[in-house]
Parts: sequence; structure tokens; C-alpha cells
Amino acid sequence: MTTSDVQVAIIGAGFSGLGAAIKLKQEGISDFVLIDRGADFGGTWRDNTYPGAACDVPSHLYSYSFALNPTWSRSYSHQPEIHRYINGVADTYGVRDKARFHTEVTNAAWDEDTAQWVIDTESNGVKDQIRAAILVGAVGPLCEPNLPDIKGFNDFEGKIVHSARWDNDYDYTGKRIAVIGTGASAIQIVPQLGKVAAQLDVYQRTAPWIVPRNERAYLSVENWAFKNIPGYQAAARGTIYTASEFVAFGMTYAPGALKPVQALAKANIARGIKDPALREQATPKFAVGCKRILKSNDWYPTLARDNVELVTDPIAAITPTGIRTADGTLRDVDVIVVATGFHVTDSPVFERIVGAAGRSLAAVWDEAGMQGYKGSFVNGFPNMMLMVGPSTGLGHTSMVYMIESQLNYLVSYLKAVRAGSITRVDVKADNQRAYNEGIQHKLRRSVWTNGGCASWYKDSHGNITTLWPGFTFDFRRITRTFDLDAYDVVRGTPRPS
Ligand code: N01
Repeated sequence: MTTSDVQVAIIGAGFSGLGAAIKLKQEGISDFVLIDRGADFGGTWRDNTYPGAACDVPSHLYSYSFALNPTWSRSYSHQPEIHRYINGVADTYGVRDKARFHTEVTNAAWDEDTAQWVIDTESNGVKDQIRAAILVGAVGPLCEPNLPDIKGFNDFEGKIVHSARWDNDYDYTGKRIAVIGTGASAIQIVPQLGKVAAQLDVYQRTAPWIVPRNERAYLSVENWAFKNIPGYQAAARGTIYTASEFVAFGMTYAPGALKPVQALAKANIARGIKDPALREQATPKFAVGCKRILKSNDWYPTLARDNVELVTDPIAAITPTGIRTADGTLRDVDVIVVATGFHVTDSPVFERIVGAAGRSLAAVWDEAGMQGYKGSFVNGFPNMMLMVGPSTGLGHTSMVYMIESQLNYLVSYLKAVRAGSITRVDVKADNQRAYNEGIQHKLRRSVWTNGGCASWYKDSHGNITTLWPGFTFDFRRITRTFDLDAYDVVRGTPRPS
């Protein structure tokens, strides 16, 4: 095993990890490493290769402001194009040589003596250790697939595939397929499988709200304008951004303002499904916005297909040949697709990050709930900045906007560390507590709390600790400058490792 020292170690090479690498380079910091278990940049956009995978945030908003892409081919981009974009940005900004791909972080522990993070990695069976003054955790909340806890799950003798670990070599044509889940992933997969499956059973526990998806290919004249007319693309971004902030207003401050969205979604159901019984089954029973509002034109027409059955009776068990529902019906299938989401508030990654008191992030959050300060720092975990940490998620607009706000905070933090010869930074417990109380206070009147749904937005304590409540420009404002006063700080020269 070899050990190397770096100033900064970034874990995760998705949108946020890549953004962090670019900002470090621009700040003149070259002594850093970026670690990722995958084969290249892209994070969730590298891992989710299921048929129909696409973004539901408009293309021109779903990109870095410092790396605009005038050549998006569609109003909503599909996974291969976003994956290419991210890798293109990595090359343009020359950070690929900083990446260690196919490398898993098995443990990261704070060493008080040297004021460093000690990061154990494994790559193809080879163990290594990296010691870093600063750790940037950029793994993202949607990286660890959640397999459903259903009786008999391991007994199934056919093929089981999770949406985020798609098998593109398998031929799904003519197969009897079951899809468990009706979230953002499932509503993209099901219409594609519906076209090729002999029989497709869609197991729905909670019907989602789905509005039409206004997707189209850009005309060449539009791409010409995005490329050649100064400010045209920025104006497009600004328009999309402003419109989506109105939705944020409805979710946090005035849920009644979401009524037009509900009307749009109901019209979408009526347009896609003629059978009143099926229409009733597909109609959500909770307030619009409580769970992510989805976008699709082909979900409801697919449910109405002859080879598709919407199953709403609860799943009782998985058998060697299929799925048995509570009413005793067994539907035999060749393939089970589990589109059952991710370990967001209970990610196994949290168990591998060990702070100053020798306790893991998982243990700390299990006890206190998932919380941090400005989505970036966690008391007891010095010199560690999380990207897309607690209370930064969004249900309505581009996460890249939030990521760029955090990148501002990261740069400001690094400047403060450098200017003040700071070796240890830990957010004060009182500041973290007050910050989270403010967030929870705002959330009390939100649709996520009062909308009558269960969702992955909530942690094991039942608190919504994944979402940013309110306008994203407020988050941009509070992350503009690193507020050193909120932190306990140690200055001086670190002891050598
Ligand atoms: O996962 P989900 P996802 N038995 O957790 C059901 C982003 N994303 O992968 O609603 C039966 O939303 C569960 O049922 P219920 C986006 O942020 C974005 O779809 O809990 N069913 C639900 O229907 C999104 O929010 C894009 O009752 C079970 C589904 O599985 C996030 O990723 C595309 C079950 C899980 O839905 C996650 O989306 C894709 C069980 N035991 C993803 N367990 C775009 O940009 C779970 N379910 C378009």
C-alpha cells in the first residue's frame, strides 16, 4: 500500500465533484485528487443508462454557467448527451489527469494529530491511502441504489435489474416484465419497455403527479442563435430559471399557487387514459408537489396499452417465477425491474466517513437527523465540505444552480483558509443547530410536510432534511462568502504526517 499527501481530495466525479476540481484549478491549487469508483466523469448521468433516461430540467438550465453549451440538441437533454457534455467540460478545463477512476473509497477518517483526512481506497484489489488536508464529499444523494425489502426478493430465478444499474446487453424484446415503482426513473423506463415487452406489469404503490413534457428538438436556427447572438442563451436560462422559481414559491410559501399545476396534471391523465377505472387508479391521492412533480407525455398512454397492466394491489412477495400481490394473484415474469430509488438519507457512504469523535456520519445523523450547515459542513467533521449535502435538494429546478452556489462557498472557504493560515475548520454546533431550526421552521408550512405523502425527502426522524425550502437565489446569497465566524478555527502549521 502506498500513501500520498494532497491538499484536497474530492470524492465523486459527477457535476459537483467535477465543478470542485475546476474551481480548485482556477484558484491555482494543483495539489488535489479526484476519486471515483466509475470509469469516467458523469456521476448519476454516467450510471443511469436505462432506456429513455433523460433530464426533466430544461437543457439550457441544466449546465454550468461557466460552460454553457449552445449545441444542446433538444429542449430536455437525454442521458448520453449530458454524459458527453460533462466529460467534454472535464477535458476543456484539463482536470482529467487529476481523476483516479475505478477507485472506491472504503474509509475516510479525520486524524486529529496531523489535521488531515486519511482516506483508504481500493482499486482492482489494490489498496492505497491518501492523506488530505481538506476532504470534499461530492458523491451525490442518488448514487446508492435502493433494493426493495420484499419477501422472497432473492428467490426470483429470472433477471432482476435496478434502474441505475441497467443491463444494456440484455434483450428485453418479447419478455414478460414487471416494473416496481412509479417514480421519476420508472416513468421514463415504462414507456420504452411497453413498446417491446410481451407483457408489462407496472406495480404502483403511490400514483405520481405527472405534467406534460414539452420536449422537442431544437431547430438549427435556434442553435445558431444560441451560439452566435450574444446573451441569447443567457436570456433563455434566465427565463427558465425565473419561471421555475415561481414553483418554488408555491411549494414553500403558498401551496394553493400549485393548483394550475394540478389542473395540468389532471388534464394529462384525462388525455392519456379513457377508461374511468384505470384513470382513477392512476390519479394521485396527495397534494401536487409533495413528491417530485414528474414530466411525461407517454406514461398514461402506455398504461392504457393492451400489453400493459397497472397493478395497484400491494406486493405480498416475490416468488421464484414472479410477483404475488396481497389478493393472492401471481403474475409470472422473466424480468423484474426495480425502479425503487436510492439510499438518500441512509447512504452506506455515510458509514465510511468518520469524524473527530471517532463516530461515523451515519451514526451522528442516525441520532440527530441528517443535518449540516449551509448544506456544506457538519459539526464534528473538520475540514470536510459536502457538495449537495443536507437541505440542498430541489424538486423544481436545476441542481446545477445549487452546486454552483456551493462552489462559490468552496472557493471562499479555500481563500479564507489560505489567508488565515487555518489548519482546522469545524462549524460551531450552535450555528448548525440554529441554521437547521430555521430550515425546519420554513418547512412546517410547506407542501412536502402538509401534502399527505411519504417520500425520500424525509429522514429516519420524519424530518425533511434533503430539500432546500424556498428560493434558490436565497441559497446563492448565503453561500456567496465563507462566514468564518460560524466556525471554530485553528491556525498554525500542521504537524507532518
Ligand atoms: O426513485 P423514487 P426514482 N414496493 O424514490 C417505489 C431523480 N431522477 O429513481 O412512491 C413497491 O422517486 C416508490 O413507491 P412510493 C429525481 O430527483 C431524476 O424514480 O414510495 N414500490 C416509488 O414509486 C428523483 O426524485 C430524473 O410509494 C416501492 C419508486 O419505487 C430521484 O432521482 C430521472 C418499494 C421509487 O421512486 C429518484 O427517482 C430519474 C417497494 N418496496 C431520477 N420501494 C429526471 O431528471 C420503493 N417503491 C427525469
